Amino acid sequence: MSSNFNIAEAVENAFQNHAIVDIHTHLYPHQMGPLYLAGPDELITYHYLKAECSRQLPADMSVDAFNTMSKPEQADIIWKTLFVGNSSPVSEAQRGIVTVMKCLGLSPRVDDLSEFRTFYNDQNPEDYTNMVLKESGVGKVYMTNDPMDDTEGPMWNNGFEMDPRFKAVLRLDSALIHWPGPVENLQAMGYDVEADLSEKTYSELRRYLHDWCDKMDAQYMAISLPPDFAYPSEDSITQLMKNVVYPTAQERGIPSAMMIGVTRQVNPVLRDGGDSLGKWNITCLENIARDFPDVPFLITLLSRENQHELCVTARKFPNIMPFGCWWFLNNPSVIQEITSERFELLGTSFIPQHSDARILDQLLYKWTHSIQVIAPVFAQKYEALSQAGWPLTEADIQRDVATMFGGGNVLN
Ligand code: RAT
Ligand code: ZN
Repeated sequence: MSSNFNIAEAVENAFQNHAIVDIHTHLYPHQMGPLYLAGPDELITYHYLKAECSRQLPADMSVDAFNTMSKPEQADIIWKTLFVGNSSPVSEAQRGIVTVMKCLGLSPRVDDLSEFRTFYNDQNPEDYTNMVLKESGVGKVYMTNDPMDDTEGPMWNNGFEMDPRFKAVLRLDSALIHWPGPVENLQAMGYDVEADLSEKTYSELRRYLHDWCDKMDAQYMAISLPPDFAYPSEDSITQLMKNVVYPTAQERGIPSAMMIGVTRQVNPVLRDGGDSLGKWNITCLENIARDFPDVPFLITLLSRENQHELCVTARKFPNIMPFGCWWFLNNPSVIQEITSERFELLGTSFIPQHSDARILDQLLYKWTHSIQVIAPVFAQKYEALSQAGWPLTEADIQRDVATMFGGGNVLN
């Protein structure tokens, strides 16, 4: 039996009719001043493009010399190297710029950024935000909020007018990683922690998490971890996750998000483009999920090699919600594969994608590109289900898309 409607069209309609909840970004509303990033100079100096440009820099320019330049100068070099030079901008990040410019009505095959800059300088941040969210089909974005950031911390303390479409997420990296590195900063913020991982330190850190979740109305807590993060282990970060983060998540009834597999600064000269990845030992996740069955874990792993076993582990533990095709996985060939295997092993119980956008206008390509790949996978799975004899309706498809791209019943 097959359905009496066109499944591919119904999937497309469902994507058009439902606003996306983007559960992990580095975006901020324009009310947060310098944290709001948009426009050509930010887009072109995105760290993905910086890393790609470093492979093709002119022979007389070192990465060190590039690093000393101003942002517009760097943007000009990247533009000349990747978009005007002797190669086509086919990488995912490069094609993204082409998509953004097309969406804004600009021609991408130009010698410099002057037209784009003039266009952008005429935009007002509020209208621009509304336009970008509308065009990318995004209704809500989750931020990455760090109280220890010198720019951001004071904003939360002083208060600002919050755009309700931007949701807070308490980011934990700077407070917990490389312990006892953060001790001095935490003490300066009024938390009586010490280098020694004592009961008092744990309880002060839990107070830090509660205070800041309250202040930000944080919807979840997030941390990125290296591939050698182990559980159980006597390592400081493991002890902090076990005695501070997971119990606080449990007490507050909010998810603990772990983004695992990043090896920071393998090539420091590339600065924010210098991070890489490694495969994680999934047994650690089994141990964590078993020890904290009441904590919802939002999990994304950076290595492709971990994706299948993440699906299998999520089958065993209902408190694990896999999400997104993160960073180096956010490429069409890999998204296609990961989305298919998640459907096959988990049904609809996963969150297919997040954008990780750092610059507002990136939403215009990150979501279009993802949906171009994900929608056909949805259509294929529904087609197969219908062929198998399931009397599928358009409403079924709309419901699934709305749930899976609406925070997956964990967030909203
Ligand atoms: O994808 C990225 O832009 C990375 O640099 C990281 O921000 C990563 O997503 C993270 O949140 O650590
Ligand atoms: Zn991120």
